[in-house]
Amino acid sequence: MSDDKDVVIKEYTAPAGGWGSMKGMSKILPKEGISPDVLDALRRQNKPEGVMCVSCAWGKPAKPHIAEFCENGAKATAWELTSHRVTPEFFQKHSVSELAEWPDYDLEQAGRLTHPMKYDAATDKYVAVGWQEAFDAIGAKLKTCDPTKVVLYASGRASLETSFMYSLMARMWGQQNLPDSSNMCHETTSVGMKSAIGSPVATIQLEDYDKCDAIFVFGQNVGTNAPRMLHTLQECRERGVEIVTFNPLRERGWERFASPQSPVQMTVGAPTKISSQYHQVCAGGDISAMLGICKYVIEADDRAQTEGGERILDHHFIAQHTVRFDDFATFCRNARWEEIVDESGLSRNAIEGAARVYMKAERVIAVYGMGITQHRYGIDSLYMILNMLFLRGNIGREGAGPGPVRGHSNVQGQRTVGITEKTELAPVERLKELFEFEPPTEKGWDTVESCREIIAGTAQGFVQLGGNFLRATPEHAAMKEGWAKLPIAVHIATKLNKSHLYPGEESYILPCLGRMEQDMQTGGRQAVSMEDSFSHIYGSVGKATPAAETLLSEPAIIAGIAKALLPDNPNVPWDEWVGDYGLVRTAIENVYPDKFANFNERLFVPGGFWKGNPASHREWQTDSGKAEFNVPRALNASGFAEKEGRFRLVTLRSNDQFNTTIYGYDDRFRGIKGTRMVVMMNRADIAHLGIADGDTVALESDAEDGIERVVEGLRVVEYNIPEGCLGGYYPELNYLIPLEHHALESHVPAGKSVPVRVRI
Ligand SMILES: Nc1nc2c(c(=O)[nH]1)N[C@H]1C(S)=C(S)[C@@H](COP(=O)(O)OP(=O)(O)OC[C@H]3O[C@@H](n4cnc5c(=O)[nH]c(N)nc54)[C@H](O)[C@@H]3O)O[C@H]1N2
Ligand SMILES: Nc1nc2c(c(=O)[nH]1)N[C@H]1C(S)=C(S)[C@@H](COP(=O)(O)OP(=O)(O)OC[C@H]3O[C@@H](n4cnc5c(=O)[nH]c(N)nc54)[C@H](O)[C@@H]3O)O[C@H]1N2
Ligand SMILES: [Mo]
Repeated sequence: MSDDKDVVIKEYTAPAGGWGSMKGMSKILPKEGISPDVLDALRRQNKPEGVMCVSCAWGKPAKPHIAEFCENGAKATAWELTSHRVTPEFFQKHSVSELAEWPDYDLEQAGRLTHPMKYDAATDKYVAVGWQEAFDAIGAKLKTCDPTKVVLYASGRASLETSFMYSLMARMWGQQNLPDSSNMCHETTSVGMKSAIGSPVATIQLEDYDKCDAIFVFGQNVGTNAPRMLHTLQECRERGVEIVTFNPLRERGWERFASPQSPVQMTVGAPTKISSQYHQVCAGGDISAMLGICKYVIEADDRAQTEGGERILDHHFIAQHTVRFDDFATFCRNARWEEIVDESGLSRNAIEGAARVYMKAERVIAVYGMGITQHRYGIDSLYMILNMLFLRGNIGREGAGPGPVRGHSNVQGQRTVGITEKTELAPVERLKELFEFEPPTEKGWDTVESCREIIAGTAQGFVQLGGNFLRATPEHAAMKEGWAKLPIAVHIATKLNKSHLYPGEESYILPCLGRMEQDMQTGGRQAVSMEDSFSHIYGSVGKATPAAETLLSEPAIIAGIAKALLPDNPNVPWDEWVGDYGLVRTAIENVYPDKFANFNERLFVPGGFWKGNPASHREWQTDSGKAEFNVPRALNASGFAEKEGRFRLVTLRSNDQFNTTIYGYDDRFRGIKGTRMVVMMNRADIAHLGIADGDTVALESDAEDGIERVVEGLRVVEYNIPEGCLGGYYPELNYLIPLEHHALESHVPAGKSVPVRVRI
């Protein structure tokens, strides 16, 4: 399918969920050649002893709905269980240079990879290779590299068992260049929450939603990226919970929802209105929006103190549990409303309306996503969320706390079992003791650092456990050049993607089983496990027939590489582990006894077992031993000044994609169909530029770093987005993001506020 066929841009008025989601599913399923396996996988999805969806990281309730899946989960399942195959014959027909020109959609639509393949430079084709031959060659080549110059990337889908084996292999090899997709995603959460509250993850659990009375939402697109959460939100609304949303775009999921599980709502009933207030903050404007809320709340409390009214702040919590409150309160009192209004893009009235909801509520949950984390001052936005919660003690008690919605289905879990470039997060002493080797202590590379080395030509190799690193990262033009110079690239993957198609000296594609598929090993059918956004851990059993008999499981592939690369270590019996993943879980339990006690026994506990979280009972593992207020360093998170002609570009996911996987060209909720090459623009900006809706323009980088970055052929779509902000799709626009434009401490590429100009 080509990109701009049948382009239709027309406002979509229906709710999230509803008949639209049914239609969305009915379009995708036949395209993949639906088999009974897909229906069986959906029936068992997200249920105890079932199979855990590969799409999002939302919690899996102990008492699931009859159908505990959503439109996008169904698409992800059908995508994995497609009947299309990419065989060695496919690669014989298409050269690598030819495939590199295919759109992302066509590459993945071609189907599941079936055989291990090796790049043959003479013919510019991938050719089939035996598994053992591939492992031996990869091991031999990697041994010639400096381990500290090879990247071992992980995308957040791989299971706890796989991720543990992968990180162990890296450390046994003497390196920890272990970036994962989290480095482009919620790393801001991991770094910021760790520093401010001592826990790097949500302090709430799914049940807390049953107890809250207000939810504040920043920069997350629920209808597309975590649709099962809509059921929880609907129940909250029915209980009268206030939902206050901050987002530059009016995302349909936060507006209204009709539950496909409810026959009444699907036919005669009105959809549920989700947000009680909706504030179209400008990109990066959350810091100031929350500053306004905090100012209002603190000054109301000041008045109550002088006038003798009921106090509004939780002074007991602040005194007993926090540090630096006075600095923060002074900063808020001194803040000027003109600046707050200017930097947030919201009126004072609107912010005060949000503040009144906050003041009235007894239990507040703050939800957020990429609209917070992917900014230059993303950590400051996150700190503001925490500051706001601290004011009324909205953390560490029932129904209250921060609830970041994670991305990939096991991205949080990968960090739990050792996928990290940071020594202080690795269980160095336990590894040394249990497996008798010297783990590295030199910090490894994160995603931005890996990209720097790839662009500079100093990286010596890249192994990718899932994902599509080349397409997901910023600075796409320079990355493509650097990528093609890698001495060795190894891709463990289910489908073909662009990362596979700019081969360096040696390149291998190692096709693996998907999570939905039956994984038979010598010890019988295997289960794997993952951790959701609430730190609950679940087992998952695939039952579908594997896409090909030639596939290996991810643990088997890692063991194959590890055995070819590393000297024998009797404490790490790779083959036994592959035969029975229960032994890997025992090893995980031994390394992390506090989080994974009785791991195998608890694998199928309904609702998952909870790994615990100190901040959830007000134990603060921070430098100060307290929860820490932080004064923001900037009033807008974008990190660059306003300037004539400069826009803030927000890169977005459509409703028809999973990250770099494009399911189709229909972004239903936004009414954009048939193309992804668009730029969403405010009517006033269109007029100011002297162009018209439907015109074609280019975007160019306005980073003033001397590097030219351009994307041409973008159709202007008049859109309800704040003036000065533009919207467009990731990954197509990743050409425009400078590598050094990232969140300061966490190094998450700042894809939600990219400085660009419109070229007419
Ligand atoms: N179907 C599907 N599900 C997915 C994914 C997918 O691609 N498809 N991806 C998975 C992954 S890895 C992740 S990380 C999550 C991503 O899920 P989200 O966190 O929802 O990420 P985005 O789609 O990038 O959308 C971010 C939202 O933030 C808003 N936004 C942008 N800038 C700002 C800002 O400055 N302030 C505020 N308040 N809002 C802003 C945007 O308008 C958008 O609604 O979803 C996961 N689930
Ligand atoms: N501009 C911009 N850039 C962004 C973002 C953004 O919002 N804006 N979002 C960022 C975020 S939040 C993330 S998480 C990253 C995503 O970055 P990645 O996680 O690297 O990318 P994905 O698109 O999720 O990876 C898709 C590929 O994973 C492989 N795959 C799928 N299932 C399996 C499996 O079971 N096993 C294995 N081994 N492979 C599998 C398939 O081959 C598929 O092609 O992108 C980041 N990049
Ligand atoms: Mo993500």
